Amino acid sequence: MYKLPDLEYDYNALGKYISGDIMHLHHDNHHQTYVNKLNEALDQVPELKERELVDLLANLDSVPESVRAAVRNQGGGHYNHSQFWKWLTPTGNGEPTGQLKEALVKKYGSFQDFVDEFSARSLAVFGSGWCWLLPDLSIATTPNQDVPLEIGEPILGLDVWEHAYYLDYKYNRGDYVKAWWNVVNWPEVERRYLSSAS
Ligand code: MN3
Repeated sequence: MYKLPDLEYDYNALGKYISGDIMHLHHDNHHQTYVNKLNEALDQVPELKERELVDLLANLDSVPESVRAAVRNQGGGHYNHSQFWKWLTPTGNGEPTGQLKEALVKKYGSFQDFVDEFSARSLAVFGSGWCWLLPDLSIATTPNQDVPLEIGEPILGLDVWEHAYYLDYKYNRGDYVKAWWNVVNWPEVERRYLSSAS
């Protein structure tokens, strides 16, 4: 039985960049719905409850067809949002440090070049989806709640569904993406980067 994880900060803590209204709606309603519907699907095939969610998502072919779409969409929604809250922090300092920063600069030329590339890819997602930073520091995008797990779990992800920004930014996804950089939890991204390399 999956449960909605608590936020590790106050709903209003990111307010300057992402409002408390959005955080309540996104966490308490959207994410809770993914959790509820995932649990309903798994009740139909209880043996799937013994496997890790990330294993199901990485091996959707092994999930019975009767619940495959639900696991993909609702399970993906639960997995993605559970990470997304941890990738946000009210105490973001705007830039990574240490080995992650060095590696990003090596791959993209500068941290700003990485930011520009990731932002452009986020803006180019048509409709609902996500933009990801993968363990090899490549950038990927997916539609809906799909998760790119081919080379390991993403180390950073940005939700570009309209529900993530419309209350604050209307149709201006670019303003949302620009604001989001201010609340990225770089220590958490670096922790994931280092543990994916080991
Ligand atoms: Mn969302």
